Amino acid sequence: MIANDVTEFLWEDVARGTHSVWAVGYDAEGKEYTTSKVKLSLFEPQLPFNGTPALIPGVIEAEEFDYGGEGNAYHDNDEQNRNKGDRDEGVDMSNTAVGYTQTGEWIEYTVDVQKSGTYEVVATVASGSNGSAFTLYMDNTFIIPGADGTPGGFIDVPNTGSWDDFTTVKASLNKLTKGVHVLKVEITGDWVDLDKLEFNLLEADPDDTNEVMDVAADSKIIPDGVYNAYDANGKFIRSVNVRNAYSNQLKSGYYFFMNTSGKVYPLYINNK
Ligand SMILES: [Ca+2]
Ligand SMILES: [Ca+2]
Ligand SMILES: [Ca+2]
Repeated sequence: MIANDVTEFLWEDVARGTHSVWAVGYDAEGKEYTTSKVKLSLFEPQLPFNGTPALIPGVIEAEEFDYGGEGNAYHDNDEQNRNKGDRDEGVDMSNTAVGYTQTGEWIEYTVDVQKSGTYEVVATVASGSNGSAFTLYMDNTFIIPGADGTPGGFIDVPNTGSWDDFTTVKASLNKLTKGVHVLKVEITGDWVDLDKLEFNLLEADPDDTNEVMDVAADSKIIPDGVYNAYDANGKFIRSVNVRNAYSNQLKSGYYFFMNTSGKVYPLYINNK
């Protein structure tokens, strides 16, 4: 028989990511009992590399991807940085470019789109092989138009003859909306080397308005102002305008709100 004692176990230096946890116990006769597995996810909040979101139009350096770690700010096939850059991340990067990329790997950048409208992207890339390609998402929606108007196009990266021979490739994008968003670069063909992405505004929308939202928040807890809202796992949700007012545009739950100076407020929102 298993005793009812409460046993505490301190688990230190836990790596970021998702872990399966289960317990094994023995009774007086040495018979083994095993609990079912529970999945625990440990993430740090996803935050822009430079403290504030990268501006669009503007240049985004590939190596300046968000903080937040594997499964949150990026996905890389292995934990080591194969290109010996200074950042201790799984992304394979030098100090000037991301490389050693494989299909299905992705990297995210918190960005601030200054004007709603149509944009083009000019990517500085290299590849030593054929078939290298990538695609872009904004808040997990494709922004490169596909063939025949279907969503989900991609940008081909030509074989430049060497991993260090960079060239530029260009694509027009679906309409971008003013405000803070998360840009995702996903590799759709192995071995893209990516130095930077330049976003140029082609045509601004005539009726460009800044969409903000009110949230239920006590001004004693969080000062009025504009924040980026993150969920309890640190995943960016949207830009919010906090006033001492109530609305129900965010579901009840735990959030992190980050103001424009990078100060983070943990917040419980209760929308009844
Ligand atoms: Ca890696
Ligand atoms: Ca990789
Ligand atoms: Ca770069």
